[in-house]
Amino acid sequence: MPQYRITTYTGDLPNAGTDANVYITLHGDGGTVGPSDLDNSENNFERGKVDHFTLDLSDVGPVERIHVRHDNSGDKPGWYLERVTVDVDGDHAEFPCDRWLAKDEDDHRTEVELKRA
Ligand SMILES: [Ca+2]
Ligand SMILES: [Ca+2]
Repeated sequence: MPQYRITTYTGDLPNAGTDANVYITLHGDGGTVGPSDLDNSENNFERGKVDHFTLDLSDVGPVERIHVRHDNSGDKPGWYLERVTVDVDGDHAEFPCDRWLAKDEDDHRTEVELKRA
């Protein structure tokens, strides 16, 4: 089972951080895995912060698309996600986002699908 190293970059904007629960789904040529909870022992997804997660998941091949969502829980749950990176077996993939996942910003959705850059 490959080990995926997932990194999230939260924007440095007012209220950009969130305490909501965040889930990621990975899509590759070999299939789809997830949604997986992005959680570690820290207070993640705070303004201007970079967070690292390590997940052992089934192999989907090089990751071409990802789906990210949160459950809109907590105070001011809107989240400004700059980008996500996924590293697995020497493959490094970048997923630019640069938008809000928020009920009161952009398209008012708390999920987004991102294509590999
Ligand atoms: Ca927020
Ligand atoms: Ca947080």
